[in-house]
Amino acid sequence: MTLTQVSTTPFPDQKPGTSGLRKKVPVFQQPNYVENFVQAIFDTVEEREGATLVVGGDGRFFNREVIQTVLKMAAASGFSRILVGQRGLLSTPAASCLIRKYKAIGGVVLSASHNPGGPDGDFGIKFNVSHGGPAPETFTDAVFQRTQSITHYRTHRASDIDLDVLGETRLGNATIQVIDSVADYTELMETLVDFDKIAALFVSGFRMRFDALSAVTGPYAKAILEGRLGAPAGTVVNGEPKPDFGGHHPDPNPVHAHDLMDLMLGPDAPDFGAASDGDGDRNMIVAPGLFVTPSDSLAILTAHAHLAPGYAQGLAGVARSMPTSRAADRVAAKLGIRAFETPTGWKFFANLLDAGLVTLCGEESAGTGSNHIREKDGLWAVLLWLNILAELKKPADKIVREHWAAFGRDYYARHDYEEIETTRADALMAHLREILPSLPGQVFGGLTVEACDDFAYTDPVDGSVTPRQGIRILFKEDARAVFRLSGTGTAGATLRVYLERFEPDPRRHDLSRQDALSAVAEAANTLAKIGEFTGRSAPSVIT
Ligand code: VG1
Ligand code: CO
Repeated sequence: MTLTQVSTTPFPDQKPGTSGLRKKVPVFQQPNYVENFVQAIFDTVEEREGATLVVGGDGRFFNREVIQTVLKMAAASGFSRILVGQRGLLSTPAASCLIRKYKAIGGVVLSASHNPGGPDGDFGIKFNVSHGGPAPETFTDAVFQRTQSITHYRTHRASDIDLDVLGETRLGNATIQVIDSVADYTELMETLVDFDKIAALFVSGFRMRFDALSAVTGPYAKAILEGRLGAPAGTVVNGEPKPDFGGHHPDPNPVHAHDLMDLMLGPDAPDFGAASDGDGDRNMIVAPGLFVTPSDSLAILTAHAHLAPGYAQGLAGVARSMPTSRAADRVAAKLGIRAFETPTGWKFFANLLDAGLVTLCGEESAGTGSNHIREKDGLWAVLLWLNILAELKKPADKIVREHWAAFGRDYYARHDYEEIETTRADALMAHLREILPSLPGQVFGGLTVEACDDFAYTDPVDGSVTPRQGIRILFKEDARAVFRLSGTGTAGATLRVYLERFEPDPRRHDLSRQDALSAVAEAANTLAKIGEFTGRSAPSVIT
């Protein structure tokens, strides 16, 4: 086995974002590009000598090639045991589970999450640290610094590892172990939800559809829902991971999971519908005739989680990202547990989970999770819903309506303006920051601004402050508009506008989202001059 050193070009790029480095596939295919970034990660992992590393990806185009590169480089960089998912597959939550279970120093996860794949699609590399969650900014900043000065990388010149067969291979001083991608994750799920109760639900004739959107969750959902819980074959659709996700956006929302939406809103809807994203950390929940917003789903899970064995002791608290609706806060207040509001991105939840301050957390972008790992977990959320449905023995849409009746309804929508010019997006945010002090008391779209700020987060555990996380505008009419720029796009800038309005009166819980939110939408458009700055008359996607 020879150890090879090869010169690399300096890394010609900007800092990796909140979810690692995401770029178009041809960018990653440039000579030494992957090697540079991976070596920079390994150089930043100080205690890698003799440590365990987890490696896997969501199966998108270029996954297998990069897995081979990572394995050979990891073996040459001092790791002694490298666990890789069979066929190179690991969902993000499964990787988090493995890192924690096998006390790995971290994991390399290859994914661009919900972004499309294929030769012209997106690719991504992220690193999760020893608690199983995304690397903190101090780590990713150090990786970026390293990419700027790196001149060599270490690798083994060896033939490719067979990823299809379970087993061990020696490479230099390291053991590479191809493991079952699903087994450890399934075992963890079994400790959290009542498999027998859910199996009995399926025996009773309950029917669901799980749309894996041709992404990584297919094998997990098939093994657990159909294999272990006895759901009929065919419950999981699009269950085979494809390099281009069948040409679709593996993004579980009403726009991209439209087949599932059509089924659930149509006359032949089964009892429950769910979908997951490219890397399996997001979930979409649809009741018969009713899309459940991720914000509502978090609130409903918070209200009923104690029905599942893993949460029978009750919850320590709940955390939501700032743009997520305040529905979960209302449940927390009623339960007498703590509620936290964090910046967007899962890494902010990790400190709260580690400190035992919260048990559940979630984001409006379809991420829900708990203290079982340090990532959001799509299939886990679906299983927790199933456990609750099995206990309450009520239709899913009834559970949602009863929740609104008890707590009020938070109407919610997100408007995305994708691929706008970065200078235009920056100008809009600068405009908002400039007018902020003058907004209170002003009226837009018939709504009066009560308070507004540029959200800054002080971590309750370590006291660190993260400023400029988005503009929050609160209206006297119990409505809210939030503006922020995406940190995960790969082309231009994406402006996200989050709209919500609270409605306590059950007689007004059947409005269309559009009607309920039209005044907030108008207020947001007017005060931020969205049309003027973006040059767009309508959002690209509404979810
Ligand atoms: C988006 C979502 C955010 C999520 C992030 C990563 O970020 O809004 O809630 O945490 O994606 O999710 P942004 O910066 O584009 O708004 V995933 O499923 O890509 O790991
Ligand atoms: Co994802």
